[in-house]
Amino acid sequence: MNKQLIKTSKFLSLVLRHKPEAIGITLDRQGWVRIDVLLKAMQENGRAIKRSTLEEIVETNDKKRFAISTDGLSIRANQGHSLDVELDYAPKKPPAHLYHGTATRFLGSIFKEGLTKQNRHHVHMTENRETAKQVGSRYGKVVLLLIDAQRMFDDGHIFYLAENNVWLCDAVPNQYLSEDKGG
Ligand code: HQG
Repeated sequence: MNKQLIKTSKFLSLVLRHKPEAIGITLDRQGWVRIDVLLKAMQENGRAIKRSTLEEIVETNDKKRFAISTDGLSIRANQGHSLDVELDYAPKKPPAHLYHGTATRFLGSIFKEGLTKQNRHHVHMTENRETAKQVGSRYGKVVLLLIDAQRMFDDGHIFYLAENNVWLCDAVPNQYLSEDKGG
């Protein structure tokens, strides 16, 4: 993705996850906004893009951050909101283990109170160690946490799979966490 597209993609993350009011739009309960409304609002705020550019961003985004509705009329962020939206994911049985990448400086707090959702709606986890490493390294010296998803699931915790293959849950209590030292 070229620099201008990345910039536009970041701006879309801002308005579709956190601050739709920045360009005077509102999202519905499930986080959707009409694409014609979005494009008009972007134009009025000096950020005009074509529909084809929007589609290119949705298709090529490295983490599949956005989805266009099946009727082609609306767009939303797949996850990562701080706004109150209902993403209506169906619960799903997770794989035996999941990973969460974080920074070493958070470990004391995490092993004390477990993983909590901070400003987002869920705790985010992945099956992919490399992805977890990248996510964690945004915050400092990275450390990988191994989540005993099988035991959590057996104990009644609910997991969801977002469209972009990020696993979500409400919280990960500390008894299901261990440091992954597998390199
Ligand atoms: C940490 C990216 C102290 C947690 C990625 C993380 C992901 C605690 C940070 C998505 C804690 C929250 C989410 C506790 C959790 N004490 N620190 N008890 N519990 N933390 O950004 O998982 O680029 O909200 O370890 O791909 O890093 O946005 O969550 O370091 O899927 O599309 O608090 O963001 O996607 O940070 O990342 P975040 P995350 P996007």
